[in-house]
Amino acid sequence: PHDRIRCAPLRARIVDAAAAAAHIGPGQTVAMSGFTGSGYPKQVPLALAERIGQAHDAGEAFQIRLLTGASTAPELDGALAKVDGIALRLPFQSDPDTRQRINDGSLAYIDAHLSHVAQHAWFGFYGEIDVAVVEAVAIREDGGIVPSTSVGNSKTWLDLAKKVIVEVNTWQPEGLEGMHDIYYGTALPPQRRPIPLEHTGDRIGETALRVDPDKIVAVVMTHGPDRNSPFSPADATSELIAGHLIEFLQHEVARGRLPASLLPLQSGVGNIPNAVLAGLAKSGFRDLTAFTEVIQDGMLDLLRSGVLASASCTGFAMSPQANEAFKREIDFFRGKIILRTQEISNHPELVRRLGCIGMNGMVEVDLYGNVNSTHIMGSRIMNGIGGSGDFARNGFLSIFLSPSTAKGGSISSIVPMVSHVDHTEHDVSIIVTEQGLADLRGLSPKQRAKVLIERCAHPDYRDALQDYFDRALRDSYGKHTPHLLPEALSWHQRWLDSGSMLG
Ligand code: 0RQ
Repeated sequence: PHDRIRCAPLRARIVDAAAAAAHIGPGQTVAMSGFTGSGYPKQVPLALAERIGQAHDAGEAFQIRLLTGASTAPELDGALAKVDGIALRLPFQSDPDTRQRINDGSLAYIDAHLSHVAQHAWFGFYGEIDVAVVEAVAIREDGGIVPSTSVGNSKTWLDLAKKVIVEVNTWQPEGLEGMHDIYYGTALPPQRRPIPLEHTGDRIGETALRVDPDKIVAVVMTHGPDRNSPFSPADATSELIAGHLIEFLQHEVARGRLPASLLPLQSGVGNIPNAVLAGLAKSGFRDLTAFTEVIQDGMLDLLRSGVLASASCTGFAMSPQANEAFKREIDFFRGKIILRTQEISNHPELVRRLGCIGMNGMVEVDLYGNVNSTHIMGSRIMNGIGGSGDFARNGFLSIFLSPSTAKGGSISSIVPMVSHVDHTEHDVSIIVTEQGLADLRGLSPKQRAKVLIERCAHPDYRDALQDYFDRALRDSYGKHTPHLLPEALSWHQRWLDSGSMLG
């Protein structure tokens, strides 16, 4: 522990996870580190879940209000949800047990834009924060906390929490030290100042998190991996979607609307974004930059090959193989990657200034370009809006990517009216499916409907969409955004009743 805990007085506070978890009580608001399965505490949440389970067995009430950066892992969200230990959760999550509790109505969930969470905590919207639990790579001589593979909201949690528990994870490479950039200039209105960041690679802060050492009530030594899901190779659909998008980007460069090195890329996580990144490399793009939330396998490859010059993020999502290589080459990556707080990685002011190209997945889009990223059939939450809104509303281009159908073709991703809206028609510029790409820029609602049906809809649904649109155009109360209200959500109801939108 001596190399990792360089602040001697804090070594005296090393305890086991159970003793640390004993600082957390029923009804408390607990804020934890973690972003898309990286940098979350590994032991204290498990020990807390065990305590909560025992309390419930003894007939005692015990739940916490849980705040994080974004999604975490089975050892955190999963373990606490399994014992019914979470009364309220925010923001983004992707855990199956948590999702089930949210959708059965027993867990209150607040889905917020990821850039908003820190300031909402500062504004007092979530009440007081009792305990912060954060994962670290090391604690410096001066008590500064070196975060691990994500920064997320940890700065804010350490600033605001009354008590702090630090998990020092020796599985995380010490070489992460120096990769972070923690900005302390975010005063509250009316004292706010411009954020002095003009290029994705600018460093504007410090390499560790400040914390009042007197607030640290426990330090726990851990040694465990991040969630690190295995990587599956791109399928044919993802490659088609990537192909349409890359052709479009090349066209935009040829037309002079984008520079040859594009603009800073933001990309969601998963198969389609990975296929897009691989496609960019194959198409001869060079000197690209990324200003994004999460760095996944594809971006590490691009950094290695020089296609990507630098990348700014707030967390990683790596496969086990990518993580091993990352650890081996960490000195190289430290010169290329900057890990920021999520209020900076996703900041609307910066996304707008840099002109990010936002590329995110979606559940469905309607004829007029409204996008649903979160709800299945209007009521069941999938994950959450994550950072997609931060980039969609403020980026230079707002691109949404999805297969044209879901669940074996029984669902069309292009629908008459979305069953839930995350990104309004005003925040969506490009839609891509394996069928093609719809460029909605500069189009009126009726013009958008035409290109979406022609370019993006699956052939099995094209006639039905055209028929709805034609009749809406004829019979709608208003002809600006034509709709037949009794029918607008009938496709969703048909799927619920019969298992297919086709009927
Ligand atoms: O469900 O696994 O049960 O089969 O949704 O769909 O096609 O695997 O695509 O993993 O990219 O997820 C929008 C959920 C897409 C994601 C969403 C079902 C489908 C499957 C997953 P099954 P795919 P993806 C950066 C930005 C919001 C957050 C965001 C997301 C499952 O992209 O969470 O953008 N986005 N963050 O069957 C019914 C439809 C459906 C559908 C898909 N129309 N109807 N089910 N599915 N479309 C990251 C962060 O912010 C941290």
